[in-house]
Amino acid sequence: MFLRAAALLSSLAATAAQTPSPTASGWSTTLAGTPTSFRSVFTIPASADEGADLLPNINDPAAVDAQAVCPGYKASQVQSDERGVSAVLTLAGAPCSVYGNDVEVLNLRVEYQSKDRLAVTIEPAFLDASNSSQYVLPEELIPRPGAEDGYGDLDLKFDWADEPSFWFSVTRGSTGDVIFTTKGTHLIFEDQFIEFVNTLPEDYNLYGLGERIHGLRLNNNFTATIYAADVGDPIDRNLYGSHPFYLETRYVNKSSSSSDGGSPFQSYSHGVYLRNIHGMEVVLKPTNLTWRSLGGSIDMFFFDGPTQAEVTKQYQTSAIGLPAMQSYWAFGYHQCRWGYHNWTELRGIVESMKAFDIPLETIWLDIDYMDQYRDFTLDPVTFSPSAVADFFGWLHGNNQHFVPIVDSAIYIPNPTNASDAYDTYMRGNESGVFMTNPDGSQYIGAVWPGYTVFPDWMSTNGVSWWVKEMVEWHKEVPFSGFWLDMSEVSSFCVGSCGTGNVTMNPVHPPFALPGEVGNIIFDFPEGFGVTNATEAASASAGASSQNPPQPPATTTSTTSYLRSVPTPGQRNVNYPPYVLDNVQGDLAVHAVSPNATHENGMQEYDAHNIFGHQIINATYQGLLSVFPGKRPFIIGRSTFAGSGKWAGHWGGDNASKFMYMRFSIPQALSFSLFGIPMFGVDTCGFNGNSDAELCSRWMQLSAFFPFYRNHNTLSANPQEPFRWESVASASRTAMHIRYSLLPYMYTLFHSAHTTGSTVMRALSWEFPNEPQLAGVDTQFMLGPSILVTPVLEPQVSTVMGVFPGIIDGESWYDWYTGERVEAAAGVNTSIPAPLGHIPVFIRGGSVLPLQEPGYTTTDSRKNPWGLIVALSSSGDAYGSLYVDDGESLEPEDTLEIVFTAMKGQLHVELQGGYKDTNALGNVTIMGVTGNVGAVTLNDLSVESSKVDYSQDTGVLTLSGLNDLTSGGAWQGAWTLTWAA
Ligand code: MIG
Repeated sequence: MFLRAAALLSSLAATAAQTPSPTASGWSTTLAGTPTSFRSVFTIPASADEGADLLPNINDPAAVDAQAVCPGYKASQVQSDERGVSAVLTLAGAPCSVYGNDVEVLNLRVEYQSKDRLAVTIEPAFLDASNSSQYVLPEELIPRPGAEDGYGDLDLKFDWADEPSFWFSVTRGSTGDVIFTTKGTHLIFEDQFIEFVNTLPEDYNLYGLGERIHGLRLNNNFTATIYAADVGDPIDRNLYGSHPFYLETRYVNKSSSSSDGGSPFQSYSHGVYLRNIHGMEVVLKPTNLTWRSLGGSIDMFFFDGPTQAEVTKQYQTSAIGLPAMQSYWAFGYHQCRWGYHNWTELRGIVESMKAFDIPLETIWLDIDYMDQYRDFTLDPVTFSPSAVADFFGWLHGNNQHFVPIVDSAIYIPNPTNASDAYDTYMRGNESGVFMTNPDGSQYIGAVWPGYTVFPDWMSTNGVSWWVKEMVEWHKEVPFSGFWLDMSEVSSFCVGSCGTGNVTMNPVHPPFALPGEVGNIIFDFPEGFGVTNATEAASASAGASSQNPPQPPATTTSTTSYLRSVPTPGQRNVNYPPYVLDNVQGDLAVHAVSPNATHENGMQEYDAHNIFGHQIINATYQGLLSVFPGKRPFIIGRSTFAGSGKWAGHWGGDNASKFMYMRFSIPQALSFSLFGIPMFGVDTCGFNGNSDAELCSRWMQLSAFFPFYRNHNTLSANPQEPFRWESVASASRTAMHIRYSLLPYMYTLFHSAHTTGSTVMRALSWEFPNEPQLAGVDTQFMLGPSILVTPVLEPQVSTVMGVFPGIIDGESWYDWYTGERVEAAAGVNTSIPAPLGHIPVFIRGGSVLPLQEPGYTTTDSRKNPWGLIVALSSSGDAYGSLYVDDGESLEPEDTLEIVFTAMKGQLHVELQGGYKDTNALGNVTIMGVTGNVGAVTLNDLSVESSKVDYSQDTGVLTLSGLNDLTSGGAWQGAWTLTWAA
């Protein structure tokens, strides 16, 4: 994947220039894009990032099956009462030492925690703080839901028995359905290996267990590895985030009782959260799932649903926290790329967006802005601090925002070069905030700036140091939020490769950057060759094998693999005996090594999956200090269960391919389950070049994702939406819809933030009685009312999609015409979708609050309101609107508006003291049948010139209502009447 030729070239260059040149005129690797070196630098050899040859256990024909050799446990001292069960579990035979050292005695604790939650905890009985092999996750790191009142109503039942060894099951009392059982299997609990097996029904519908690029419904023969990895979006492998949670949905046929003609099915969903931060693997097989963790304990929470919506709410409210409320501006359009070279270019982008009348809310900068890739700096030449006041005065004057990338690793300056001093490092070092090697020396890895150190978020001063750096830097660079990258945490070499080498700093990474010699981007989207034959031909002539990374080749020889065996009384954290199917192989490849050590003695092995979560937390606190009382805006790459309460997540490093655009939907829906609704991917694609067709489709699709940002890799062809006329126009169309719907989206977020409801939704969640929707992830819902059916492949002008719920009487309206869709229940329908058009439908029974789009969200918020009333087949519709100042963490005043339409009338009720003085502009009512009478708003009649009704289409449009509501649409309750 990395190009050795470039590494070789650059180390040759380093050798040639015996004395590094102090000037900027030294050797530069750059063909296009950011200069990557400032003088002749040493390039870390590619071999520095090569790990040991490991064979993942799941691919190892010689792997020992723990179930076959381990004895399991026997329960004793069992006590049970109405609140739960406790017992001592004792190893039922000789230790098997299969992938670690068996823990002889365990404590079992089962709690009926609340009316919807059951907890099963199994942990070592004799916890000894000095024995890291007996690790129980502290609640300060990851909160643990506790018992509450109401547990007497819990519909989940715990059972256990000792045959052949201890097993347990969880049953849904009302249906008798066993939702989880380890019956017939052994529990294995060793210091570096925990295993339990859950039997599942055939063709189970299981979702979650992220992060990964995969369809929404997980394959039933597939291994879900959870180990935070910096890697460019390989399919089906572990990725940046860690979310050990799944939702399972089971459909039952209730046909005998269904004489109403509706769906004969009904579904029950439950959720399972394993509160464990270790590297782990969930091995999915056709009728079971095996959970394997490299450490920690079993701390499981079962959420009884029984709908998906309830599972998600239960998971968020009790276990991981409700998602952060976002500022209004966060829902505007974001433009980014790696390779904006200077303030002038950046300003040009902002101006071009405006010139092409494509809304832009926030402009972003990637690592290009930094001085030699060091956090909290500006390049003195290209992003000169002297231009800051001017640039930001102008940008903020347009009501636009700026978000910079911030990396996780901190440059360690060259001690032999006084001019290389780096204050952020110095202050951190003085405060002892960086991770160490086991011997107490500093752990030194490598990232963009060269050799780097890594903040220890658990250290006494780690968070306060970071907060202070943020506060100080904001005085120089007035950012509006932070974009956190490389937080898996990534390091470009195995182990403390910088130890003894810091005098060479700065050094070049052990691979060529995009655009550097040997790493030119020739890749284009699928279908490019058809529409762009000439470019495609020349590109393929020059193409070399590039991204995305390939899975490691499976080798037949087994002799060369490193295999480690358990050592009594000791763990091998760098090479645990159980080999995860980690995308990078060796756990230390492209990551900080597991033996890096924290101030509190904890090893990275035990905390790897939460580095990204912790930097998000530190950054959240930093933003609260920078903007007291305001909602922090953070987009993180590596998240853990619960990161949503502080940040959004972007699906980093996809490729400019239709395939990746398609995967963005299941990825977003999975993040809905993970409690991170603020989600979006690199629109138009990151790796590789985009093209007009893909970018047009993608700009339209992402317009319906909460986080809407176009982002591109270094040296790939530019892909801002104004680069192609067709993309500009498609973007304007989709953005017009998005910005019209901002009040709806904001209201959805408010309800996510207060109740744990989701924003992007799978069809199967909104229509739980239709088993055929269980795997649908090519269409999605935005909230309860908007159905999006995007085109996900090249060279087509129609798209197949279903209209869910019709069997149960649902009706759908076309967003563009307002006409009712004629579709049959359960039928995959061909929908016209020429380039530039994204099919969007409104669910009957909905009232959608709208606001006339402005160029920015600030402008939009000053515009007249609008409403769409899409009537159900029985002529009613409901909706709500939440309004506040758009930025306060705890707004003083809010406004909550409830819309109820029935029998030819729309009633509006209000609550709250927030003052909004915008008038009501238009109301569109869809699904009107028969005649329309005199239209009145309260006692005022709406002149007929403002009323437009067509009995054919059933669309009644009332426009220019502004005069009737000039004091503001939401000054008091009102009723609109159109009934004949
Ligand atoms: O490994 O900062 O996912 O969005 O442009 C590359 C450069 C480092 C990875 C991020 C990507 C960003 C890039 N970064």
